[in-house]
Amino acid sequence: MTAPLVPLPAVVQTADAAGFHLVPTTTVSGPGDARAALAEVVRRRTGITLTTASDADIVLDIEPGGAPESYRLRVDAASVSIVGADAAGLFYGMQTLAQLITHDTGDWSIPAARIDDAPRFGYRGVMLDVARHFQPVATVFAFIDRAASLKFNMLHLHLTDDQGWRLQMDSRPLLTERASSTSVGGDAGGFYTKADYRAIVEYAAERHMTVVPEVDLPGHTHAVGVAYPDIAEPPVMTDEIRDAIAQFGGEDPRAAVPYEGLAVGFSSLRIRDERTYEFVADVLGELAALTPGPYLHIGGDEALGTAAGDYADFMERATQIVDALGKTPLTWHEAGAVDDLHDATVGQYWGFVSPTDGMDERARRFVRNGSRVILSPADAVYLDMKPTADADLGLTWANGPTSVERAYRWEPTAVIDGIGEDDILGIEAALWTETIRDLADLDRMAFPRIAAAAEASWSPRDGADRTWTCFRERVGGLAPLWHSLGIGFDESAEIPWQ
Ligand code: TNX
Repeated sequence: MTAPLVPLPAVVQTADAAGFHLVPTTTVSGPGDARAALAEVVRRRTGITLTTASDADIVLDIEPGGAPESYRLRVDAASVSIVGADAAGLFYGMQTLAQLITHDTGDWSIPAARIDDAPRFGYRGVMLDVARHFQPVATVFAFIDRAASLKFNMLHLHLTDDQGWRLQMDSRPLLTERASSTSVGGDAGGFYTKADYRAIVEYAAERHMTVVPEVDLPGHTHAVGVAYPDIAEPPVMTDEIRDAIAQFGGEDPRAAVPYEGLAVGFSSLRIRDERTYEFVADVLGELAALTPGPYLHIGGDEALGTAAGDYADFMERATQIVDALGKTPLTWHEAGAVDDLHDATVGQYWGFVSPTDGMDERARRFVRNGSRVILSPADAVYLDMKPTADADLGLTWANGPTSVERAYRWEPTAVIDGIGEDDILGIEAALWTETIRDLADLDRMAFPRIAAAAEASWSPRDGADRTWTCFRERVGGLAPLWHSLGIGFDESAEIPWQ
């Protein structure tokens, strides 16, 4: 049987030779944090508590020199060894080991194997929208655990949107005092204190994930207007925006009143008011100071309520502000239409696997500027799309429903003409939360499609097992591990679950 490894490692050799038996006396050696992390996953999966010893059965080690985040894993009857090129590589080797543990023969064992592995892309992201439905810190931690186990290394937090502002700002306290109390549908709101945010950054870093915070500007800012009406335009109502509101239902947005609907595109900051730029500099400054990672995401999507020239002026200044703070600006691909966008800006493409509406041209712009793109094709990696036509959760606008097969069958270098391997910083799967209220909903929508995005991010494009047929087998074999980790996934009919 194919070992249930997802994402598929670069090189896997399994042998018919006897594997390693995990027993209550099995010992482990290596760096303390790695030992503790391995012990935890082994305990959850098998109930066995590994003990520490110097001459151990399972040896964890770091040997600098290989590619970043790479590792070697060796399993035979007598021993297991994982050698990472760095701490992240060792961590990923342990995730692979956890997937190899089986209970087939009546006891716990790990098949004999030699695995040499390294990621295809350096940016392997997941996005969580905590604005449409606020998600408490514990849910963010759980999402980090899930993503890190699939070798994702970036956590993009969509912290602000029309429906709420979710991070405390000392310079603008009314953002959370007045514009965080509700979520879509009138569900409970909430916000992160600075201490909460630091705790998320730290929890992520311990699992080798970097937080990429997003403050969505200059649209998706109705909540800013609830707190500070002076810098926000009243809701803009074009035909396009009316259509969006009609499609999703709900009431029209009203100035200075918290918005609980699903429509997009009706809000804008005041572009020709200097107070707007004081606001942007203040909140991005606080965010930069709280964020050790290199990126600040400033949105720029669906600014239907901002005139094109105003949008360009705003994005030019906002990307310069991010650069002056010592961070790399990241924006959605719409900003690729702006002439003088800061050259370092990374673009996030959310069009389809087969581009429409000139979205590919917007994305190419970032590459022409000498920068790169992150691919989030909405019809493949938007985890908030309904997985089946009759699903109770999810949206369908991105050619939905999105099957697991479609989430899997796409190749990053084939999406946008002129954007090849070296132009792609990485891949990001996005979980927007208009219909997703809590961790149970999140698990049902993210799994198993998040595994397909993990494989697109990590695994080399070629290889005998890099196929849908093999992927569905491998994912099916992960059910026992996922159950033991408490992941409440739905058993998609496309997968042969074990
Ligand atoms: C589009 S694609 C959005 C979000 C919505 C999402 C729902 C993009 C950058 N923005 O505002 O939440 O669709 O699927």
